Amino acid sequence: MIDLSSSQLESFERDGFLIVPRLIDPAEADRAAARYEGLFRGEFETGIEPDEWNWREGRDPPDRTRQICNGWKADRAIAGVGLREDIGRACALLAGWPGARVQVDNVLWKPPGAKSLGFHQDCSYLEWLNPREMLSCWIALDDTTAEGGTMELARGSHRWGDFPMAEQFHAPEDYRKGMREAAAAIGVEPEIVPVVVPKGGGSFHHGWTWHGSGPNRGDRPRRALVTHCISSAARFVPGRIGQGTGRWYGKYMRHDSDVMDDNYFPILWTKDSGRSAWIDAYVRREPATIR
Ligand SMILES: O=C(O)CCC(=O)C(=O)O
Repeated sequence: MIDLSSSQLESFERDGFLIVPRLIDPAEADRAAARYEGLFRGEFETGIEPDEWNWREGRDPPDRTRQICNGWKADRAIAGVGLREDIGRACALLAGWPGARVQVDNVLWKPPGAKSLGFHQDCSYLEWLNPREMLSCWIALDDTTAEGGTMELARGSHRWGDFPMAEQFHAPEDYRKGMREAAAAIGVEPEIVPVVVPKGGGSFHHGWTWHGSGPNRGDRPRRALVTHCISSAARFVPGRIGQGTGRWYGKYMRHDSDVMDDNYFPILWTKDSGRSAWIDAYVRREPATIR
């Protein structure tokens, strides 16, 4: 159970991230990792295709970092980790929200030799959300090393201001370029911290913290599962729905309301016990209750 201390909350406030050596049981990390190969081959346990499926065998170069977004919809072993109540609680506490809902999860697989992911700020993709805030929990499913292409975070960069979306997210030549330019623009020297943890460990990062990852120069895969939370009270911004990742997730907005439906953006935790009632039955593979 993830339970953060007040000194961890303070350190997050200062740095814009928090590294935690153990977030989940390593055996749980193994169970989620065991789903990756099948998922990227298109074997979806629930029969539902995830919202984004950015790497396919035979179609995409083998040296790319593989990414699926909203794997929880396709596979309940992924949902069992990514939709944990304690992840939502920790994200809400760190962000100062009344509760947390999932905007999207990321199933990330960087095999040996795979290229980088460009540094970016998550909130730069979220013009379509109000409040435009995000807090993410990144869980390593393999032991990570600096040379193995683990995620890197720029200390204190949540206070640098808001910059545009990354020029190139997948496999840029110079993966730290955008972050270095942002640091230069405001006159600071970036301090980069790699998330080096055993499997089951990971980090939380603020939505404006610059982060990315280098190539995997190691000999083992680097897999991670990320839950990107937003406030349980977040709403769509109708006039901006096609901006950033609203291009994919704006389709879940009703034409006559800005309310976010927890069927697509599950509520993990709220102060008033407002966790989406269906999540736990879904993860246990129980038949849905039809009202
Ligand atoms: O794992 C990575 O390389 C980057 C992940 C990322 O961009 C994120 O968690 O927001």
